[in-house]
Amino acid sequence: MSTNAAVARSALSPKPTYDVARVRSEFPILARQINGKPLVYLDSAASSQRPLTVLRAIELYETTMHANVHRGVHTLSQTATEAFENAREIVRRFLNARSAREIVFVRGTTEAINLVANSWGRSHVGPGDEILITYLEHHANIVPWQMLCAATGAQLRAAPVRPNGELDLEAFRELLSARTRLVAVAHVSNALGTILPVQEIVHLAHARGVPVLLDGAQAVPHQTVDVQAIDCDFYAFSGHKVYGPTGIGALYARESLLAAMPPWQGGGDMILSVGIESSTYNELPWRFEAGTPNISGAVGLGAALEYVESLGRTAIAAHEHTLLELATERLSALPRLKLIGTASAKAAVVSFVMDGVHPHDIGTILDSEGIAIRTGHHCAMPIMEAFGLAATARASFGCYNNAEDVDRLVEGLQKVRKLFG
Ligand code: 7TS
Repeated sequence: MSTNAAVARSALSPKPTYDVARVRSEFPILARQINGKPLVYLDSAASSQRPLTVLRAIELYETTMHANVHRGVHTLSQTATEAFENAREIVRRFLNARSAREIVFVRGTTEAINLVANSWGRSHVGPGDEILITYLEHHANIVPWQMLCAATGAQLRAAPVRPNGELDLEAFRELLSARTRLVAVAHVSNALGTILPVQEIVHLAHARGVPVLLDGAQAVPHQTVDVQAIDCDFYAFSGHKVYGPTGIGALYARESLLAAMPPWQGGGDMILSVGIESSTYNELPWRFEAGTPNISGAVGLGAALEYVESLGRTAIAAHEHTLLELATERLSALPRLKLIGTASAKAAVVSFVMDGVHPHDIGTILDSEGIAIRTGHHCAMPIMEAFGLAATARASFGCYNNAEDVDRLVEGLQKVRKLFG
């Protein structure tokens, strides 16, 4: 076909739609039967499944490239180092960071936040200072700050959340004070699905000279994240929630802050030279990566981010939004079911409770139907308590879910209702 004919044809044909059937075929685990029923996987917020391309990238690395990084002159060590550093460059591009020096590989979001609390926190926070979080944080963005406060005499403050799950921005603004040293908030809530107004939060904090850490664990898999556009100072995420392996994640840190931060773990790779009395530390970002890193994990993460880029983050977000709207409508129509978290800006999470049924029973009955959801406090106990709940049931969507998954969820919940009356 001539170029002109191709252009004419593409102008005439309808907009390409998201091919969820093809996406599903790329995730081998989705072909499994669970309890004799085809798997409906609705727990991607806890851990997403991995496409073949990620599994193959790891296999290729392990079978043809593996050696330790940054230390050998031999070919394999150089190949492994290249693969590892190439993955860092992919993360940089994915977050639109200015430089790969701003990307530190960690085990995941939890370790990224602990790194900031231990390194930046201990050198910038003292008695009487305050760290400002919100009530909807995952424990990973609460406990490290409590530990920092206990060690330094600082205080942890938390901005409340409105009954629909949105942040009370007025209260947040009032809690931001001359004592605030850091704002640390989720980009997207794992328990409620709320997308926080991070740009506005950064704007308010920066107006007072306060840096902002964003917990991006639930944002990175579902929407475009541009750390320069958001202008945040730290951004943390986990590989296993974005179709990559467990045990790997990344911390973005603005170079001017990272350059002034002390190392938090000592050991090999983070030094330039070591004497018995003292050592000199390595350059960014290796100064923050003591010991042999998770090399194949980084390679897998790089492949996962490239996979997401290949589907298109806008296309994934649009597809998941359609599922979210469908699930919200269908679940709202079920008798004695209440959605928890109805913010106007939401990512692909539907949390709910059913009158007279414990969430764990919902989860167990759905599992017998082959449907995987998460039940419990979702490691976000303060927000559960604020809603007067011990637990919810949570269905979360990924790039591979489809309308049939929502149908199966609704059928499963109808069965739950029948069993419990
Ligand atoms: N922050 C948020 C917002 C999260 O959702 C999670 C994990 C974490 C931090 C911690 O990530 P990790 O990879 O370091 O463990 N959230 C969940 C969840 O919702 N269900 O299981 C894990």
